[in-house]
Amino acid sequence: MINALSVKVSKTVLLIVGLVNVLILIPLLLLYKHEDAKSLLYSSTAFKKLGQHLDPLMYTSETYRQWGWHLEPANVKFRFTNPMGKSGSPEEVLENNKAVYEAELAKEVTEPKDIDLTDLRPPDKKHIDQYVRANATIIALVRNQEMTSIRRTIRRFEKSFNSKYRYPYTFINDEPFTQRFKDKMAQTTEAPLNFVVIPPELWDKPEFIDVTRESEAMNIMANHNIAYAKKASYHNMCRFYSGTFYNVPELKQFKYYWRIEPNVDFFTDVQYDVLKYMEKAKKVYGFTVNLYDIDETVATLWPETLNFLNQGDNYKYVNPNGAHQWLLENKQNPKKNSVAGGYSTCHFWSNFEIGDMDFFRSEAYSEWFKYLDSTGKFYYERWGDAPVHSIGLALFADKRDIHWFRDLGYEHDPYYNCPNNPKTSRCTAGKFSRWKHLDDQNCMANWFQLSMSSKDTSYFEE
Ligand SMILES: Nc1nc2c(ncn2[C@@H]2O[C@H](COP(=O)(O)OP(=O)(O)OP(=O)(O)O)[C@@H](O)[C@H]2O)c(=O)[nH]1
Ligand SMILES: *[C@@H]1O[C@H](CO)[C@@H](O)[C@H](O)[C@H]1NC(C)=O
Ligand SMILES: [Mg+2]
Repeated sequence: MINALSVKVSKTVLLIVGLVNVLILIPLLLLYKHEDAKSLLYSSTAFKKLGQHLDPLMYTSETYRQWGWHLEPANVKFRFTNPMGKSGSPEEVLENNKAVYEAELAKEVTEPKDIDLTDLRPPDKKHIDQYVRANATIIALVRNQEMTSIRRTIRRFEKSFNSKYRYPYTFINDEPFTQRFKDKMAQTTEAPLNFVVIPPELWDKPEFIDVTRESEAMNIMANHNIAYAKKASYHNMCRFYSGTFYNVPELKQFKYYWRIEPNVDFFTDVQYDVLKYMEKAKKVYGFTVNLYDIDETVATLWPETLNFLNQGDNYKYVNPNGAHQWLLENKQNPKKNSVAGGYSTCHFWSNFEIGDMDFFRSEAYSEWFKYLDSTGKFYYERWGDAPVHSIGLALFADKRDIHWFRDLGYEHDPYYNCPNNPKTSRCTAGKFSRWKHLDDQNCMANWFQLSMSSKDTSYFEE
């Protein structure tokens, strides 16, 4: 039993130990250059004891306090700094963020203003064959039985954009496309078409996956009503788009891709070459919609990512100007953040994406993907390609190179990006979802406030 005296004694002892440590450690701090002193402090047990009584942040690097990242070997950490000072209940934060979203989407936009678009205007129809395109292809991973719904997409996409530029399509499938499918596509567009069968090693479930563990995990997720939890091909699809599509031999000749899906809609009559915009403005990635994920499907994606970053010298891959705070946000939906181990689950909705495949082919992204793949959790959980792309981009790319195509009206049921843009029709400006109750899935305000410059200079004059 601890009596009052021993509590008093131990408090005094702690105080003395603490004081001595401070007296010894502070001069030491002056002897070492800042970085070394910091790691010294960090590893000492004395610090750990002191840390319980003093603000531990005083002893960590300035970057951690100010920007929420700390990068050194085997000691990579992040924290949400809440730069907007959001407070109140999640419901209040949500209301506030909805207002931010509505105000942002109410602004009239036309097209990006950060680069000169003169050379990006649609060529004369007669000279379309001489038009110098960006190094890019439209990609559609699709099944033969989705012929009608992908045609619907292509008709809309051609009208909005591609009939003006004729970028080639690359249709991708884990099975051979039927002649009927190929003929139908040829009837739908005048653009060049390429039909590709995915090499099995880029699509199939890796052999090391423990099928018992996989089926147990699938059952649990299915019982929790997680869509496609038990669909093996869906897991393959997510893994393929996360980390192997850019290595399909027929895609290696290209740098940029614009991904399309069956049954999506495009509402804007685009008057500039969006793919050339990516190239000229040196963007790495473009998106239209931000939303939260089903937290359970990515429960350990962020913790595993931290494991990776803490191995060897992998810390060096982190871009100090990444969109970290957007990944870490925890005010609007703290429950998701907590289930996902510190990741908000907010992501770029990848059914629309325009990206630079060389980013995904980079050492940083591919080493990270290799690690993720080795955990087997594309199968033991249901990691989606959208959160995987999003975390990779937010960590390894400069946030200024990630572009919100706010001017492009887009829908993949049930979500929209619908700008207040004179060239946009058939959608309601500012509407996020077909269903009002899904408005809480919108995390776009976090992108505006945590990752986008306050004046989005790509659309508004400074
Ligand atoms: N070839 C092929 N394509 C697939 C397979 N599974 C999914 N896809 C494609 O991968 C993309 C994403 O799949 P979707 O079924 O649309 O998944 P989702 O967008 O999460 O779900 P939905 O809300 O149902 O659209 C689409 O372009 C599909 O056509 C598959 O097993 N084989
Ligand atoms: C297009 O990009 C790919 C990938 O970076 C590259 O290998 C290829 O040489 C490029 N093609 C042209 C014509 O520049
Ligand atoms: Mg889809």
